[in-house]
Amino acid sequence: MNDVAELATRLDRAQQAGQAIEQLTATTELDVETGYQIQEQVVAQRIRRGERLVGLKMGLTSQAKMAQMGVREVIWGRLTNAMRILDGGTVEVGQYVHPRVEPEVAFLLSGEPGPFGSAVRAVAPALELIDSRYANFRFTLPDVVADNTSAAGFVIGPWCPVPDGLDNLGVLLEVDGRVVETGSTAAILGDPRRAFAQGVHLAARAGVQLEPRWVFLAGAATAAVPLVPGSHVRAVVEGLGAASLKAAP
Ligand code: OOG
Ligand code: MG
Repeated sequence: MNDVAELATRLDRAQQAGQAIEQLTATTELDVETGYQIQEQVVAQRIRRGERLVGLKMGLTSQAKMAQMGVREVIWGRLTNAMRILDGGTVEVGQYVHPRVEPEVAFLLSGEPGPFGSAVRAVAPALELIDSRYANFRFTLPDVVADNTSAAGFVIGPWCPVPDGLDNLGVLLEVDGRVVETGSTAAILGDPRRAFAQGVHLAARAGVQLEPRWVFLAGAATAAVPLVPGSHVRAVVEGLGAASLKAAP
């Protein structure tokens, strides 16, 4: 029997080394609830090394992502300050296992409970850098939950006042100036505000309290694409602007 702490250590080491491991479910029977316990421990290990929680992310909130990953359930993960990449910043691809990027919408939280209007202060275009710690970027639902929903990095573009309609903004993912994926915020559970409501509910159930200034990633509107060394990636959300990063050569 492998315990939660040992499985979390396996994932934490894989993340630190940038080396893939086999799925936990290859050798251990796991349910989703245990996956979340492992995730909590994985992030606790990072916090013991001096990182701090700065927000939450949703995963698999769009058909495009569910189809790409073969997992059909909304999941959530934790963001730490070490995952933050400055807008326009450069990352080393080699520190990750097999990084991918996807366009997202981010919310800035007020820390107040209650409906979207009082809980969310601002919205921004965002890029998420995901990196499964599992070989071939393949996993079951409990595996990806344990692996903190593949969280690895995120870029937040300029914060904007929340517009009236968030449910049908065009979304583009560009690599080196070429559009490689297109979508709409409607792909995110019909409306990213719905992803927020679900995230708040799931986090509360897990005893996680949303803090002022936390970031909330609502989930990708399109499939993710591999991050190639030397490339420049930009996510554009209609009416909000863009968030970008560069991969070092
Ligand atoms: C899981 C994370 C999914 C999203 O935005 O849907 C996610 C994965 O695809 O590895 O972050
Ligand atoms: Mg994502």
